[in-house]
Amino acid sequence: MTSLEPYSRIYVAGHRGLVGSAIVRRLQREGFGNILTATREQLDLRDQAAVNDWFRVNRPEYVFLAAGTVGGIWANSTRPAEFIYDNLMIHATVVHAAHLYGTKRLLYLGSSCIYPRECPQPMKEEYLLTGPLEPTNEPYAIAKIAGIKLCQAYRRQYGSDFISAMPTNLYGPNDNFDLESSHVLPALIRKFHDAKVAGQKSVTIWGTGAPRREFLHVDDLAGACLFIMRNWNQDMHVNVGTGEDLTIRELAETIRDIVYPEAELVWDASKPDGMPQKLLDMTRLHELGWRHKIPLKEGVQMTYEWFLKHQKGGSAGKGSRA
Ligand code: GFB
Repeated sequence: MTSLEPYSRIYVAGHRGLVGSAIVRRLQREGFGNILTATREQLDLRDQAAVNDWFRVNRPEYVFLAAGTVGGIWANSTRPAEFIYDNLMIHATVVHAAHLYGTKRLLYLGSSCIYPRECPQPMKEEYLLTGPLEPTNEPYAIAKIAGIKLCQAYRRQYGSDFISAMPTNLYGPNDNFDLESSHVLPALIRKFHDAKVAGQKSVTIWGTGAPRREFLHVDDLAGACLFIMRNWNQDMHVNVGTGEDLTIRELAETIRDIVYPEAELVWDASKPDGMPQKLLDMTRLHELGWRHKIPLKEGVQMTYEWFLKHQKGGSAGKGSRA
């Protein structure tokens, strides 16, 4: 539908993060030769004047908006101001500049935490704003919902071709493995690995193990982003997941079996569980013809191999702004 040409000017905002770096890899693999990026040092995406200048000079025709402050349940609970401020600002500046400087199409990436805490499962796109949000990530979720509403408002008022996709919990290369700020999957890879190296028998896992989560490998998400950029032109956002979930206990056992099969699991119920379940309804994207390819076990194995290769150089460490 939308013709991304081999030399289209394509801006990937957040290209150093988990999602942005996967989109860049995918674009390169498909032969796109004019991929635009800017580091955080070169361009502060919270600064409207700077973002306008950058768009005026670079005139991206297509934008993948994957930049933002992201993190797991603990980072969300303890740094709510950064999560709401950075994300609100980044979404607003980039969407506005894309409107001012003639971007043909912008794909905004949100998160499955936009849906209500007690949402019926699996969560359909139309369940947005039908109930209260999960308190551990409400500020982040509000910013992510604002991003959807920005795209819809610019579409309605100016006819801008701005679309939104809501990925489920993601993992893969370039993930954040820092125990304070990471999501559960990279955190557990690090915890089991460190315990194995230290010869420590038990590994402590947060919460009760009962919450259910859905995990998508970021290379599958990158494929979905190109598919959506080419095939989706609705006002409504679209879910991106696998349509399958498991408990945190089952996830921990899966990672243990790959990284350190002798380890014992210990549960720390003083840490929050967060949303009881977060499973996306995938009917819309499946009907259009997209499906994920990487099974969870294979994805965890690949991510552990990536972690082993990169941990010494430090790139598997801190840093939560993509
Ligand atoms: O991945 P996670 O931090 O985020 O946690 P959410 C998922 C579940 O894993 C929670 C448990 O029930 C955690 O208590 N968990 C167990 C752990 N051990 C660990 C651990 O060592 N580290 C972490 N991080 N969790 C985030 C939101 O929610 O997901 C964001 O805060 C965003 O807004 C993101 O939407 C995708 O899935 O609960």
